[in-house]
Amino acid sequence: MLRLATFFIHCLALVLGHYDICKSWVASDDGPSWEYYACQPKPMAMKDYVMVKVDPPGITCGDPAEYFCTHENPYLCSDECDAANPDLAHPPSLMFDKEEEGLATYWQSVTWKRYPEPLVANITLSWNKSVELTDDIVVTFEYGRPTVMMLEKSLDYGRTWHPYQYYADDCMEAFGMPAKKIRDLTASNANRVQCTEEYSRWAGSKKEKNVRFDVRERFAIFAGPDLKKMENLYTRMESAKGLKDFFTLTDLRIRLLRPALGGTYVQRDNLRKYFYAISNIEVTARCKCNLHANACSFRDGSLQCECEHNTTGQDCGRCEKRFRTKSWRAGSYTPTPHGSPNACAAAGSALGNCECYGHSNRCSYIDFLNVVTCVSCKHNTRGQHCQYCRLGYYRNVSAELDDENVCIECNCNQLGSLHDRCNDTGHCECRTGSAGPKCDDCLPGYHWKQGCKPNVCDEELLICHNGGTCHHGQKCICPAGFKGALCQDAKCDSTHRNCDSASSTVVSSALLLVCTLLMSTVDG
Ligand SMILES: *[C@@H]1O[C@H](CO)[C@@H](O)[C@H](O)[C@H]1NC(C)=O
Ligand SMILES: *[C@@H]1O[C@H](CO)[C@@H](O)[C@H](O)[C@H]1NC(C)=O
Ligand SMILES: *[C@@H]1O[C@H](CO)[C@@H](O)[C@H](O)[C@H]1NC(C)=O
Ligand SMILES: *[C@@H]1O[C@H](CO)[C@@H](O)[C@H](O)[C@H]1NC(C)=O
Ligand SMILES: *[C@@H]1O[C@H](CO)[C@@H](O)[C@H](O)[C@H]1NC(C)=O
Ligand SMILES: [Ca+2]
Repeated sequence: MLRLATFFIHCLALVLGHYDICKSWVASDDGPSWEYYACQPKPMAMKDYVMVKVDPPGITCGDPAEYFCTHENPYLCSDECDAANPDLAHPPSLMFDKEEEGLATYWQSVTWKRYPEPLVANITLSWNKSVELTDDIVVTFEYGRPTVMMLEKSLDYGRTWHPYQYYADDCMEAFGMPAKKIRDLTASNANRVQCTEEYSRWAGSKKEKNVRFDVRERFAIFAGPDLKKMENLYTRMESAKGLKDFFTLTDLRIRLLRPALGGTYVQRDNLRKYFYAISNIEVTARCKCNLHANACSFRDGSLQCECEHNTTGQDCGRCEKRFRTKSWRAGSYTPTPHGSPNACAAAGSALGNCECYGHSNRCSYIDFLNVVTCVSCKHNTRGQHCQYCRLGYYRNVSAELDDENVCIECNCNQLGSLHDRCNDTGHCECRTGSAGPKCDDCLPGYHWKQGCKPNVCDEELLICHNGGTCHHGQKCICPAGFKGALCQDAKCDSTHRNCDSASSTVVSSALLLVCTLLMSTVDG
């Protein structure tokens, strides 16, 4: 009996793989307590949660109703597609339904009536959740596989797309790429995007229906032919980030570029046998939960990780509010077999109540002060708990203390301010004459010239005389014959003999005297 139970547990472990529990209640010398492990959800049939979009509009057959035939029976064009008749309709939903044994239900495109214009269609699958492939993607075609198609994926909910795999009966002709076989891939290039001819050649439409994106063969490069050594794969994924991301996606797009031809060329007199028909799209994957959850549920129309380790978010990508003593980290597959949970820690749980608001991962004990303090506060913070902003920064009052952007640079104008520190509202301390929060404005009576300088002239008190004009407060531009800061002085040279009759109102009598003396010397 015990043996059977052990056997059963062993089987269960094999089926579920490692990392299927997040925590366990364990006994220790200090009494029982929780032990935490890296964990991930089980793989699921992703077609049950998919949103599908087929482009261009009107590519699905049946509106209007049309007849088609098959490559096996090319002259018996009596099959009908009619969107208005449920028995004869082929909507996109039939790519994801559960089929009764032997009865294929499928989405079907219009026929290639517009030849030689290409017959192209995009089938976009969206999950609104990052998922990690755990098995091959298998697309099942009825009436023959496309001769040219490609697979694309998005990691950012459909904003950007990347090629995933190219498929053609002749890769060089279709994509200008050499044909490659999946089994030629090695550990160093397992995430290479390639073109394969393995799934596009004509072999009879009943015999070869599937087009694959090989996941298992890629896994096998690391985990061995039977995928018995999954820990090798996981360890590898830990060190090679590109490898893990290669199997991660939020959306998939099947781009159908040329249908099955059933021969080497297109028969123009019978275009009703050329079309696409897909009966099933199998995508097996697990929710990406950053190794912080072993369950994923469908809520409010989207998949969500059931986060543990005091993490939160759709992918458990953040620490919960009260648990931000340390920066968030993904769980790790190493060390095997349980990995590291890298759980988020509550305030007060780490090292003698030393909270660092997520700005530091280290605390140190200062002996002579008998305090524990955060070490190397990041994000421009400082203080025992990284609770203050460094000099030259001020606190963003609308941000939480554990926000990475809680400290904002003062950004004081170097020429206008006394130093590059500011007060709690970001106001800098200004030099005489400068103003504004950053001291980059001038007070009235001052003008900017590498800092704020007092005005030489203006329109009110320091008026330019004798018809001079004030230039940006910096200087009077004097008419010919006058000089001085305010054009108050007549020029006393041979061409300007009006020195003594100067109309200036502000004329220093001493200057006048000197001038007169000079004049008389010249005259005499
Ligand atoms: C299919 O998607 C690609 C981009 O992934 C786009 O360039 C192309 O125009 C789309 N084709 C159709 C028919 O919508
Ligand atoms: C996608 O998921 C997010 C997070 O669960 C949700 O807020 C959003 O409404 C979802 N979008 C769609 C189109 O379902
Ligand atoms: C998460 O927080 C709870 C209290 O809400 C605590 O009991 C539990 O031990 C924490 N888990 C981890 C992994 O730190
Ligand atoms: C302050 O923080 C809030 C909330 O995080 C943010 O929206 C705002 O942009 C920040 N202000 C500045 C000046 O960075
Ligand atoms: C910061 O300085 C400005 C300008 O001097 C002042 O108006 C403001 O009240 C100061 N704020 C604080 C919190 O001291
Ligand atoms: Ca089906």
